[in-house]
Amino acid sequence: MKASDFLWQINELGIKTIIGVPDSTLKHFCSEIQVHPGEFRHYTPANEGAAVGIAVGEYLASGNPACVYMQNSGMGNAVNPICSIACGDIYGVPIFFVIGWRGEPGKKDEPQHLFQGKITCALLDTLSIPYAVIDENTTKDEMLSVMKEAKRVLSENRQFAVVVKKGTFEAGESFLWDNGYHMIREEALEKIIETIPRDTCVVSTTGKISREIYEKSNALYGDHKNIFMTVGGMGHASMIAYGIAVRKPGQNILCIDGDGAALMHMGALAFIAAHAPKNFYHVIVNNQAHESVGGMPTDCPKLSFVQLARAAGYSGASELMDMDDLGQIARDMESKKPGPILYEVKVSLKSRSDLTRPIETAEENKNSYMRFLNTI
Ligand SMILES: Cc1ncc(C[n+]2csc(CCOP(=O)(O)OP(=O)(O)O)c2C)c(N)n1
Repeated sequence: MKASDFLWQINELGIKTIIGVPDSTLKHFCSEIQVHPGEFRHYTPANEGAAVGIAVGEYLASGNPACVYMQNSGMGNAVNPICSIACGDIYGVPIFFVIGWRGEPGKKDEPQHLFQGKITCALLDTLSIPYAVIDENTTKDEMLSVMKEAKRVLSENRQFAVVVKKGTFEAGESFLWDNGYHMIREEALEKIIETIPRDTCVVSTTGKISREIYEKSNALYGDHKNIFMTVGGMGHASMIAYGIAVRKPGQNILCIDGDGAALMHMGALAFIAAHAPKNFYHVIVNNQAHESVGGMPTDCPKLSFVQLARAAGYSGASELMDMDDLGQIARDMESKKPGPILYEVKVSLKSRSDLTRPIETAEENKNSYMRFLNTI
């Protein structure tokens, strides 16, 4: 299916505003919106719940429904504003959801997607949101009747969802942009992993950052026992790291976050600053994009995580733009410079398409990390 045809059908529902957090299943859909700016108002807020919030505002101000897109992992973030604001038992706000279906039962996918994939349709049933599942074989006629049903449901001030299987949308015009930074993320991560003390407890974020760290650590040391990969639960790595930091006060804790992830639950920064664990070091790898799922911008180009951290009350914060700057992280850890300290590491949008994925199960990785924590 052409993403442009689907967008035209969304337009026919009277929708002029599209809001969402990018997803790899919806990559061509997201690109299509980006390469044709002006046809829709398009926003990429910090998380899927915020996207529902904008959709509610759009409806209040215009009487029109909005479209909210997300990966099914983001449904959890959206559940609260759906149940407590939009649903028919409260304000009754029509919203057209487009949900990328990772972890579809019977299809091979990464561990973090399996349970969410299994419950995706059941969750929509529980939320009383009628839905249609579409894939690459969905015909134009089938699509027309899906959209006719969507129109009917939206006209009753209810929500409707289209659940999109992998491979549904054909590749169209690619959305290409550049953030102007030159440091390559995997090289920066390799340098950080190579230079920090070997007994550092690392907690890394969702997406390719964890995959790159996994690969680099295995290549350097033959293991990744000191690294907890937050493969799902985007935006929660820093709180996991905090939980460890307070239980291991004599140990250096390094959280390696992404800008999209840090934005998703940004209250964590204020919390960390307020509780000020001295052993907490926080890298935010900022490429101004959701690179792991297609490179869509995080849409906060002026945001400085350094200024944010200082204002929140981190004890230190610095911007690292070059490979030579990165040694500062290890030096601060070795000298036990009191944290929390934030490092905004600015990198380009480059990544390798042949990046490997963990071969161990998530449980095996959890167990080896816990064994490591027990020995230090
Ligand atoms: C709640 C939730 N929403 C969306 C996703 C899909 N997703 C996985 S990685 C990623 C991008 C992460 O961006 P960032 O933290 O900036 O790291 P980058 O990929 O740019 O290195 C997204 C949106 C997800 N896993 N969970």
